[in-house]
Amino acid sequence: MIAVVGAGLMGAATAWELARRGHEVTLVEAYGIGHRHGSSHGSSRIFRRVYPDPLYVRLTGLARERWRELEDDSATPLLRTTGGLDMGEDHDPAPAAALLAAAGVPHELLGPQAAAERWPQIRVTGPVLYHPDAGVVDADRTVATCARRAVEHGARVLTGTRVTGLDVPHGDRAVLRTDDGQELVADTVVIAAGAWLPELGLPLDLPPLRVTQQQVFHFRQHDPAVRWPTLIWDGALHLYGLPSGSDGGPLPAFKVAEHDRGTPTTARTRDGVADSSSRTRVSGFVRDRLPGLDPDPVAEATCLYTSTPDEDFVLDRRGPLVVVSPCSGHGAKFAPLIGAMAADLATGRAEPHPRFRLGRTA
Ligand code: PYC
Repeated sequence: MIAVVGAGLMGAATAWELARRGHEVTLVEAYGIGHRHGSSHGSSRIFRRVYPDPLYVRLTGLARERWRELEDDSATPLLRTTGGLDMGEDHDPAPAAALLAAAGVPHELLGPQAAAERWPQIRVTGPVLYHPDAGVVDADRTVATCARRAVEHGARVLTGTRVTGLDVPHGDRAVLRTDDGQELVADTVVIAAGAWLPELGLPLDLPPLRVTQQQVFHFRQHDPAVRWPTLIWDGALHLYGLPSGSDGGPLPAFKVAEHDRGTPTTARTRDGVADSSSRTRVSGFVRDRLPGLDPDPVAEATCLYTSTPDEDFVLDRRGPLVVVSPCSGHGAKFAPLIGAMAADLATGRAEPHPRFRLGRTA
């Protein structure tokens, strides 16, 4: 039996992948499917192919194929393509465009005037990189879909079941103890606990992990008919934006958030209250740069990032334990691919990627 701890995006995707390959799987989740105590809740996560690193550009292409497989398996739309813009103050998009070109990813470089004509809802003052593959993933729907399809492929899901101990008594199999008194003996345990990973206190050579509470804000569109691309803004502020989905309320809205400047916290002690200074900065940005939006947010939420010093993922194996995630705030777009990579590690089908190893130094 393979146990998967944590039914966030990565754990649910891993359970789905293992179950559809025919493995006996038990997915153990401390809360319920779709809970809001981690990094996987909400109706929108950015999907994009622009990275300053060829490894991740290649992985985005593999992830896109995996999203389509998950959609086919579940008959559920999960990744909506909108196109995406990368722009900013003194931002030179040429190096990123060169990496997309090298990987065969369709894209366009536009001057400010051409971009302003095409996206009048955005105040553009510099060059813009557009790529049509970018889009929005519905995170809540993805978690629910993976859990549902995992069960339909034969997995067992234990919700409201917290792991209280994890031992490897003989070096091969693992024993999981839970708060309701169960002892589960597993050939392999995939630990996909995200920000809860440090709380498990496992003797693993994890890189130093930084858990931060992040906040996102949703702004109503002045014109509900306008179609918005995703947005990365690189300047004095580091922001991202994307169509909100249902989290923005009944009318079309756009989510904007700071990618950096999260508040250090822990999964157990975070307060779930959006930082008002971030709200002020993000609203100010919307007022200055996104004239197609009302700059007073209509909704807001917090979630957690679990970041490594190099912002590479952790995806590695120690004996019967596989660690998947932390994803440093950019993992959601890869969820079904990370699920497949974790399933490969759990079943001995692949070696860990050198960049994603435990025990690495920054
Ligand atoms: O996943 O690429 C990403 C991302 C950018 C900003 C926040 N997340």
